Amino acid sequence: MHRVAISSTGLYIPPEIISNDELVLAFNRFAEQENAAHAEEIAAGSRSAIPPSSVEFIEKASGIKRRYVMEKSGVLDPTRMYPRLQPRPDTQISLMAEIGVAAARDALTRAGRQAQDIDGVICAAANMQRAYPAMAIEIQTALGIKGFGFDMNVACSSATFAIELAVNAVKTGSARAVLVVDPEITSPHLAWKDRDCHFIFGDVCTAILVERLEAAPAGAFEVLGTKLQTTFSSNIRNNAGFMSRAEDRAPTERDQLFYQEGRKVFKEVCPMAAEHMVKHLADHDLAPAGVRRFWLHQANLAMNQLITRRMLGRDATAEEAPVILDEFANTASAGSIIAFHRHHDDFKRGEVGVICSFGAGYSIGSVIVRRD
Ligand code: CO8
Repeated sequence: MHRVAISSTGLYIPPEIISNDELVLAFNRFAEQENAAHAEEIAAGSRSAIPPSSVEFIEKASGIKRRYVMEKSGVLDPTRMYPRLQPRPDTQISLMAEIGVAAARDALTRAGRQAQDIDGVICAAANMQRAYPAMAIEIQTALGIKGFGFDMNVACSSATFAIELAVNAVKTGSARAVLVVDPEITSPHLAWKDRDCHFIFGDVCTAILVERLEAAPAGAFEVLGTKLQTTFSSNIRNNAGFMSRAEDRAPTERDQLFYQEGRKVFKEVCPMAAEHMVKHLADHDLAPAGVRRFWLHQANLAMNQLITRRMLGRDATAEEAPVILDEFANTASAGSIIAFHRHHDDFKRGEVGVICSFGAGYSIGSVIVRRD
């Protein structure tokens, strides 16, 4: 068995930013237009008026201040309220693969690696833009990597679950190195017309290079262990799928997009995530107090504060549990990886950290790492 390390990570940031002010302005225009168009039904009590959104609510309830998106004009057009993405011919690289290649190249460059050093690519994300061929194979081929590629989806835990698969492949010797790529293009499947969730998500792509510790560059993070957990819940859900056409469903119908019971998720997932990490650390004779940093899933600031408080018995500092969701919003499985990417340079040799995701499924995945 080989010892395994995360050698580097990569980040692709989309070209456009939507601030909370812009988002709320567009939503409130949309709500005014809809309410004016249905004024009679609203007055007769047969229809509810759409209430306005507010920047204050968004920042207080979530901690999110802005988000990156691939295309913002469609989202901010009150007559449309979703991005305008151009269809591409089959001869052109797909959008998910394009941003996957960009993040993967960033990770490869940071580790000083070439395509010939890698044996596999896992494309792990909360939504795939097509059923097949796999985006992972497209990314693999665009990078010139021999070996294998496959797609997988565990919603917000896609990246950590993929890291476990990559770690196992490298540990057992079935691959020398595996790239995990997380192109999270959340904007096409977010219900921008629903004020309960229109502020939650942003687009991004991360990549993680997993390889043998002995081959990894100085300062790599040895993976001490990974731990995965799932339990079924419909509290975060999206029913769009290959049967939608046969069910005569329109892609804009509410349940064909992201929907959730946010409050229930908050209450149920926080204790699960805290307990999961405490148990995982105990499996390695470690305790939360001995962890230098928790790179947590970035869904909600209060959620992360509660989870770390449960584990540490006190409030965590921003240094112990860094926040990136103010800038990126919730980027599904990429959030904890962005936190790691942005906040690991100051680690000293031997210091331990935990990457942890939690979300739809429910799913929780943790990765304990130690700086080599
Ligand atoms: N502006 C003003 N008021 C609002 C708004 C708004 N935008 N939205 C809601 N309100 C109102 C509500 O209507 C409610 O009013 P009332 O009290 O009169 O009924 C009041 O504000 C309070 O609403 P909530 O109870 O919903 O507010 P919360 O404090 O619970 O905050 C959150 C809502 C921020 C959604 C919070 O519950 C939360 O973050 N929960 C955790 C959710 C979570 O972590 N989900 C994980 C999702 S990510 C994932 O798993 C991956 C999915 C795959 C990616 C999909 C990509 C699209």
